[in-house]
Amino acid sequence: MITTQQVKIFDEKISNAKSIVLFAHKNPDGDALCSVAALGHLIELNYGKEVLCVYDGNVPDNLDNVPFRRNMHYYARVDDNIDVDVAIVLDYGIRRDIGGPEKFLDKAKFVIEIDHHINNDKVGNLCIDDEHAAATGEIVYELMRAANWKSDSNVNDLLMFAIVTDTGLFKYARKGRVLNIAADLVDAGVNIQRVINDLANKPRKTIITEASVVANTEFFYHNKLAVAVIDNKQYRNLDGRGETVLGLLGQIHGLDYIVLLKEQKPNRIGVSLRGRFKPVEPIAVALGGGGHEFAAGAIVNDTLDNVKAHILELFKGVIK
Ligand SMILES: [Mn+2]
Repeated sequence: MITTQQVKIFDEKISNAKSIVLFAHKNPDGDALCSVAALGHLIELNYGKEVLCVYDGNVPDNLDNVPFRRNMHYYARVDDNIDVDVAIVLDYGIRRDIGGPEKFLDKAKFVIEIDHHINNDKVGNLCIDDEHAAATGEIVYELMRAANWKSDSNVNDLLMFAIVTDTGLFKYARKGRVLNIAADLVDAGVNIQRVINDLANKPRKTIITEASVVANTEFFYHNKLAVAVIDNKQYRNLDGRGETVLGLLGQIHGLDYIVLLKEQKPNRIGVSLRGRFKPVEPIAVALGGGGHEFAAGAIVNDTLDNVKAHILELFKGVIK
């Protein structure tokens, strides 16, 4: 629930700001990138101000055609000396996941955060957070409504991209609210089929790589745990998080947990954890990461073998 007080502070800070920078977590997904683009455009539409949207890492190819993709700037190409009156950080999770744009956070006179991750170490002076929101895009929509802003078809499309991404095509909608918002967006003219089709638009090498990763998956603890590995060579063909791997393994009868290890660099392993109605967030926290109850992750600086052994050990205490 967004309070009148939160809207008032947001309005006051944006009205008085000369320089506004927006960003989300590194290697943005559809929710991160589209929430940034949507809020950035809403500020332009409703305050008549230019904003700067930045990112770190890679933007997946399937987000190439979302509105305002070309207005997203790689953080390192932005002048280090710019003033930042207000930084808005969306969908970031934990501070460490912000990556390069953290420098804009550090120099900002005021920080607004808008997020749906579980996080006890917040970075915002104003926090518009909701752990029960299925997507950060959902919170941006509610802010838009609470503030009585005007929207347009680009913003509506972006919010649908965000929601469709983080609900896994509505599968993870655990409250009706996000579906009500999706319904409102459809009534406002968003075409869900086109949005989903745009997102299912990956390079051939990505799908081939993800399929071969699935074929080499190992299973543990009476086939309740799947561990799939993307080595560094395969990682270069990957686009985004490896959702196809998680999606295929998640269809296996009797499987409770999925671990996807991505060797981003030697000794730098991205860990994606999924639980089929089983919590995985505590395991992510034990690895120094976090996320949501049934979908979480971490980045661990160690070898692939060590990380895998550590995770198998952690699951030993969980799987009965
Ligand atoms: Mn998100």
